[in-house]
Amino acid sequence: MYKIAVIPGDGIGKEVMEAALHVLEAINVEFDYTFADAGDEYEEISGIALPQETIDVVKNSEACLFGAAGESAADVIVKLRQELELYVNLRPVKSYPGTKSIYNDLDFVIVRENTEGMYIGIEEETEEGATALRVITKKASERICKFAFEYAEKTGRSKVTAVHKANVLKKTDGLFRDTFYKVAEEFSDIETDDRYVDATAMFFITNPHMFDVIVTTNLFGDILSDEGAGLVGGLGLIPSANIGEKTGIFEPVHGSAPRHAGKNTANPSAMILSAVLMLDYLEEHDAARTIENALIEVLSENKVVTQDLGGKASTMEMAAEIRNKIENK
Ligand code: GGG
Repeated sequence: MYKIAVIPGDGIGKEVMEAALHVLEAINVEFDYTFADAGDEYEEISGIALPQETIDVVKNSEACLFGAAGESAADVIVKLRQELELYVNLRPVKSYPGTKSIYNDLDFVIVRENTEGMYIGIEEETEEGATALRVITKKASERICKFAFEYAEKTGRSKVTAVHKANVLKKTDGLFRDTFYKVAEEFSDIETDDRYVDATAMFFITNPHMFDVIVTTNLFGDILSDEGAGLVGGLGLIPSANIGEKTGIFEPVHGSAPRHAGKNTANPSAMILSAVLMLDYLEEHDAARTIENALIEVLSENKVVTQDLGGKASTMEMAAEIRNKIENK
């Protein structure tokens, strides 16, 4: 029985979480869920976006499923990543059948540094306007690059690309790029290269097959993963894993999408695939493949799918169809 924290959060986060939990009920793995509060809606009633109880619940769990946070994202999910030292943000960009994707054969992974960079949270107003601090440390750069290479080795991937802007951000991204090549020396079996982030944004459109594993800093990773989502059918399809030494938080890359909230029309795939990443993290690989394959079947049939996928199904109808596939195997 795994101890799992569940933070549905805001907007469509609550709807896709209900869908993912419905699907998880169909597999042969037992979970002991503790639900916890965080986000804009909780802040409105309590005055605080991320209560200490929620941090403690996540700390005391083997993993956490997270739906979405709205305007309070910096105070909730970014803070949780920093508090719990979840230094890896793994964001797979993978084409699935039956989706309106620009490319139907993509499979690369963005490894985003998750604890510093532009998201360190040090901003201040000045007489002229405002400033934000960008922090890149040797320690955080080393551990994220090491993770990227180890991940490549473990998953049979052959190339790691560092993405940065070292021609302009000479000190910070210069350090990140140099650290990457230093770490690369320990992984001579893996091909390496590096690209500027602006060129990478273009290559995502013109030649995304050149990428296998990308390792990059916090803000660049956040932006590129939304662009990656655009290549494979949208934000409704991209999951993520925030991983540290002690626990992991699994969340869709999308936000709370307030314009779509309350309608039960959000695509649950990204949240369900985040649960799949959680199962892989817990070494429950058979259960992970069972859910992923059932999702692939439902996407391929393209019948009981949400509007963004060309169908008319609600969030829960699509989740129920995925669960049916698992139960009828
Ligand atoms: N663009 C999708 C979105 O709104 N994601 C939520 C978000 O921005 N989370 C903060 C983060 O991932 O750093």
